[in-house]
Amino acid sequence: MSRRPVFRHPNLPKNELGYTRRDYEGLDSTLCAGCGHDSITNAIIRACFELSIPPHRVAKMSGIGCSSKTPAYFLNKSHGFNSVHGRMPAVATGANMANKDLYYIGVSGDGDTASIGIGQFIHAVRRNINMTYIVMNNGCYGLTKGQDSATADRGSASRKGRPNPFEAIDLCESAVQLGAGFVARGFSGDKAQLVPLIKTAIRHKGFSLVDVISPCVTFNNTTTSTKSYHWVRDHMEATGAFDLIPMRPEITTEYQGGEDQSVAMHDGSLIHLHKSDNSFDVTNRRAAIDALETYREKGQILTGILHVNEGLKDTHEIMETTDTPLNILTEKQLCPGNETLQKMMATYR
Ligand SMILES: Cc1ncc(C[n+]2csc(CCOP(=O)(O)OP(=O)(O)O)c2C)c(N)n1
Ligand code: SF4
Ligand SMILES: [Mg+2]
Repeated sequence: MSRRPVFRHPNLPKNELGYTRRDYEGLDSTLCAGCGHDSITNAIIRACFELSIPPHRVAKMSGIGCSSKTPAYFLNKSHGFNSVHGRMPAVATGANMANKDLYYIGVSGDGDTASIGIGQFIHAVRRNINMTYIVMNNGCYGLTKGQDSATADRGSASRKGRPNPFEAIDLCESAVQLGAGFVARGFSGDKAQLVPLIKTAIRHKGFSLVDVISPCVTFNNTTTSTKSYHWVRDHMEATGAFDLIPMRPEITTEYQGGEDQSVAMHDGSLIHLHKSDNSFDVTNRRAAIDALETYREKGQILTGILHVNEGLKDTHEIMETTDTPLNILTEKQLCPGNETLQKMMATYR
């Protein structure tokens, strides 16, 4: 039960559908006060409200972990499936195959994705499942008391742990290498950057990854941890600000004035990236990997849009499925009839 008052101020801002932000909220959070995941929840709520997404057209998918609990705290009028630890990508793939007409928002943790679920994650990326995949990345298994995860940086130490001796998996770099069409990194403490990142990811057709560094205040927010609020604030570098300009009729990719970069999205929206010292050509996979490696070597965290490719086919286009979502095809459409079946069988004899 939500403890929030049911009274709504009559003048709350409404979006194009006439909904207020409250229509995109969920239950009260039960996470630790100050947990980065709650900030990401709020950013998802704001992104969906501002994009005027009909809540009943969203499917929230998650695995297991503090992060995977968060779909209970946003969009309580949407569909949802809280699956098994590390298995969200397979469940999201199945759901997306059955009904391609929903917005799929996957929420996962760094343990859920980079440890137990790494195989599942990899295949969702390479199949280009049309979904927004948000990793709430705190470098530890928060729910099971803070053990190091596979995204914990080498040498980083949590509240009780010794310095982690293993190399970290960079999910953004892996996703770029595997061919994801939209890859971004955010920080739960920087909502001004995070909300537009999530909005752009939702607008992207095909797999989009938003890896959000999200400190675990209970187990991994020490001065020795590279996923702590202090460390991230001191070591974060952004690729440059950007604007998402919805629905422009012409589809072109252009550089403006040799400085800024514009990337047209499949629906005619435009991502306008402002040039900064950290900018590079985000449409170039190699440039993205090179930038991530350069910043990693410097001990810094590169945030913002890291890679965009709007020219990719999603899984349904690759597999040439019908325009009508499979879940609403009728038996008549699905069964070709005895005569056609007999002819088909004859070709195997
Ligand atoms: C198959 C399986 N193995 C292990 C667990 C125990 N377990 C639950 S959550 C979790 C790790 C969660 O870490 P992460 O995905 O990073 O989420 P966080 O809590 O940090 O947000 C583990 C190991 C489980 N529930 N199921
Ligand atoms: S244990 Fe860590 S990740 Fe889990 S709710 Fe608390 S602060 Fe957040
Ligand atoms: Mg975690």
